[in-house]
Amino acid sequence: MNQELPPKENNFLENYELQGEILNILTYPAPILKQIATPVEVFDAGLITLCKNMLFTMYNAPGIGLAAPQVGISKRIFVMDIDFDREEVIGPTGEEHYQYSDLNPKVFINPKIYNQSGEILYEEGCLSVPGVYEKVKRSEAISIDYLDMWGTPQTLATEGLFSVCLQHENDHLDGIVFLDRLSLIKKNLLAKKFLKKRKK
Ligand code: QAP
Ligand code: CO
Repeated sequence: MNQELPPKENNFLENYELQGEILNILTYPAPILKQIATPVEVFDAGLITLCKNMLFTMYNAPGIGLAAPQVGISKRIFVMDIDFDREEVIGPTGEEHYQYSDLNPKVFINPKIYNQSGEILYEEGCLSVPGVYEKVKRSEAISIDYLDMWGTPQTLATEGLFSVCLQHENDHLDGIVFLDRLSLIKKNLLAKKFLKKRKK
């Protein structure tokens, strides 16, 4: 446990330098998206690199949440940022790139959701089902216990989009995609449409 941890102060999460590797995002119906992911037990430099690359992949997509199974890793980890902005800018030599602002990256490891209350209908999408959006019914407010990248226990009480996104990402750790939360009729219709479009 906790071997070889890079120093906290050289933390990419705080100095906003967006660097990393873009991981391949698997799309529905990849078998790993149906698996129950296993808890993280070792907090090491490799875990930090994975979290950083997941955040980089999420920002690049762009997305507001990404779970490890979506990049082919069946571990109980997801990353989220519902606050950031992205703007396309032209550099001095005419090349286009993105400029990010208001980054608020969060890493959730071995999360446990509790104190669910209320009901909210929110239109969701998923990086593993690109182009498909549908309203899903979730709890309006939840609490969550989790470990951060360094293995430190954290607790949050959330509502609204933050709460919806946490529930969506937590579902990925249990092999559930948002289509599974719809009526069978809607799910089949959207899945069929997605698979047909993807073949082209
Ligand atoms: C989950 O999803 C979420 O179809 C995160 O073409 C989404 O970041 C929770 C995305 C909404 C609550 C509300 C989807 C990007 C991003 C697409 C995402 C697409 C490109 C989805
Ligand atoms: Co998703």
